[in-house]
Amino acid sequence: MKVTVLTAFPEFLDSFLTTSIVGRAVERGLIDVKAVNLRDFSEGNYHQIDDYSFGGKGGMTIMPQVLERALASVRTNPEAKVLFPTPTGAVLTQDLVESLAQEKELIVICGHYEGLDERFVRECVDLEYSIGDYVLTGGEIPAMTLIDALSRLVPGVVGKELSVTDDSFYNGMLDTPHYTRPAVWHGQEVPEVLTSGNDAQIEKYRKRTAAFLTLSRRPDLLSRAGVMDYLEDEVYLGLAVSPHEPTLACDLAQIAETAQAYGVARVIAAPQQREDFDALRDALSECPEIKCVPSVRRMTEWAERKKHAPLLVIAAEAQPGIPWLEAKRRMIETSGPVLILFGAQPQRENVIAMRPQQTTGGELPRTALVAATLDRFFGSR
Ligand code: 6GU
Repeated sequence: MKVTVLTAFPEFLDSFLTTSIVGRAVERGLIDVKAVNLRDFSEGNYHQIDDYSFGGKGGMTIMPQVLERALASVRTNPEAKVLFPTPTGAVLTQDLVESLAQEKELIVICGHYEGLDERFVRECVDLEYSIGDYVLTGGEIPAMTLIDALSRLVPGVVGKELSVTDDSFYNGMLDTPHYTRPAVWHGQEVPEVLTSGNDAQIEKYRKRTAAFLTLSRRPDLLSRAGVMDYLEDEVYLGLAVSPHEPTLACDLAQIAETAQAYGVARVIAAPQQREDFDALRDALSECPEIKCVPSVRRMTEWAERKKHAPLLVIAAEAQPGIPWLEAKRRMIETSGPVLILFGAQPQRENVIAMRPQQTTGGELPRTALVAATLDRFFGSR
């Protein structure tokens, strides 16, 4: 990947491009980053690159013809994406970084003072981005921010000991806290499990602390996070159905496949009417992956007995009910298995009534409703 930064202060990037992980990546040729001086494309004897803003209060704006010359000079690829860091841009997220990492060439044009002439922005800039809701004096730090985030996605830049899959925002979750020696500092001990040597328990602890940290600090991230790996226990999908529906076996086979794709541990079906149990078993004789029980009550009993832990039931088609995002939070908080139930709303403890998906043109078919629901909980981004 090639990144060119057009700036009036190229020396601003010197130590960034020669130090630490980014410096090593540049040195090894894993990324090609250059800072080019906008003043090399200035106007007249005074080497002017900016001028007073029309209608402004004395602020300066970089002139479009300077920018045009600079851009023409550094662009080697007509496909290169031109970026302008500005507080009025779209917020730079890990998603946006990942999408920019697909590009072969980026050109980042740093404004100072009041920015770039808007006509140039309109004509030549592909993306305006901001690094957060505060105002900086120029685009150099946002340019370095982007390059830093991009570089660590380039294979080989970050060693495998710093696995990208453990990072914040992977799966849409924050990272877990980290500890090192000494094991006791100022009377504070390192969480015991981390020194236990039990890899499975350590992984579980890290996932759970990441989930709780995200829940408390950045609940806004949860809507896009895939939470399956972050739960305390297994997830089951329950369906209360009528065996007289002609497409039942086919629907349920599809649902079982969908559930498996999202990591659901087991799909369980029960008849809406208890006397239909035999008919349901017959209908599902070709679907051994679906567990068949006589009633919703037996379904919840089975899940509880299997895990010996309190079961959280999410009744997915309840009216009235809480929004799905609230149910997702409760799912993370619970300390036992979860049953997501369609077609019934049992009267028992620990049942969350969840509103169905809002649609504008009528109801979703059951297979689609299940897929959409599972995706909101277990699909990431
Ligand atoms: Cl991209 N530029 C400037 N000047 N200030 C900012 C910013 C960018 N993002 C947040 N504040």
